[in-house]
Amino acid sequence: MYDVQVVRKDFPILERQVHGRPLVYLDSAATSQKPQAVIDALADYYSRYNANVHRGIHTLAEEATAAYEDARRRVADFIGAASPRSVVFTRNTTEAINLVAYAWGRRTLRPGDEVVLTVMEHHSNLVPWQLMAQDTGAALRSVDITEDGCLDLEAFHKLLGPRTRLVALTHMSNVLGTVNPVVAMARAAHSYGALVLVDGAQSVPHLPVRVQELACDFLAFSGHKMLGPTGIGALYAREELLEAMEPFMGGGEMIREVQLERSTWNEVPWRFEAGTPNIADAIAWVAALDYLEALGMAPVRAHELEITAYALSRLQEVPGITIYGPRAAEDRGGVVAFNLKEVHPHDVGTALDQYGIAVRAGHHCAQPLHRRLGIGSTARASFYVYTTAQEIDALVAALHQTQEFFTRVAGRAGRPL
Ligand code: 7TS
Repeated sequence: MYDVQVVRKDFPILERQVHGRPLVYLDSAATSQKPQAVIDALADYYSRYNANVHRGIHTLAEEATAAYEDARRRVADFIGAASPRSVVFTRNTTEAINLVAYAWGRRTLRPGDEVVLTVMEHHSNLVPWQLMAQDTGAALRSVDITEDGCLDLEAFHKLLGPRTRLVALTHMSNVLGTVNPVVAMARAAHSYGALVLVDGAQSVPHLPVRVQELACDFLAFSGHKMLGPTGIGALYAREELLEAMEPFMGGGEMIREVQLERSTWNEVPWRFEAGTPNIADAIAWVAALDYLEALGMAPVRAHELEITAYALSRLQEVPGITIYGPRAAEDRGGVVAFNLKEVHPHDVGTALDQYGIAVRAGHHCAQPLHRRLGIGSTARASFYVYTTAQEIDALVAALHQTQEFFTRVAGRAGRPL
């Protein structure tokens, strides 16, 4: 039985007050909070065995190296990768996608080749491909959405062709919450010989994700959105793809032998980890994986579905609210973006903060999507393992008061805000 109150006790930050009220943290899509076990793992590393990895022969260096490489194994296991050699540590999802764009795209793409993206991508899965298209002459194609905020699959199939080299798409939208049918899309892309990159920033933390079942070639994700520390993420790639790729960055650790004028490369995945890596955060990420595995990813998903369904139904009670994305909770993850009539989302965010409620407001690094929806920005509530129905009630009550307040002010001023 999933007991959210027991889970909450593991997160010291949830005891905080903000503006004299208990913190209601509804911004986990931006970054999640951390359980005590992750905070302890960081302190333990720095207190007991801090040392550089792969190069020392002393005890501390051996312990740090073993823990760092164990973290790689654990990340591989978490996503069902066959081998830890398929996992490159990066700073975050953004760096993982850039790694593919530079180490694979720059070498592979030719003028006239096509990269298929979607209109709901985060900027980190758009801008690297724009840079790559400028450098290589490849063309970008974009899949539109339907009225209910799902990908237009008919349009997707029409975009695929013999020139398609890559389909790069998010598993779950950080604005609409839409969970995309990546398995079927990957199958279609592969039938044209294209590779598939899945942006798992919002899915790996919230859904059971197994790379073998997804049939993706690349999967990018971040530790900080899944209870782990900031500054650590991963790129999963099929090992033979990594073998065929040239380095992204040059420096220490990624080489086998260096001459003054040329070098040879280390084995994968170390070929892609130039310089001293983020040892502490990789090791502490394991404590987050342990935590999620102890809860079970299926129960985590079930809890979020319940919270999301409750939020979707309760938010509809707020007068003048527009909710974006699929109507059914099953089609989405724990993210609800919305707007109040005639109240700017930034004002919504500032007003909610006065009630101790943390949401994000803005374009959420998805400007093309907001443009497609005909709006500049949204307010967004996002949920995770520690979110309760009472917190949704607090959000709805505060939104009622915010709407009322702004309507009164607008009424007194005799004009819409
Ligand atoms: N892809 C998606 C779908 C995301 O939601 C994010 C971060 C990223 C990529 C980039 O992740 P990073 O760890 O490299 O920064 N999304 C958000 C968000 O929705 N609010 O703040 C960050």
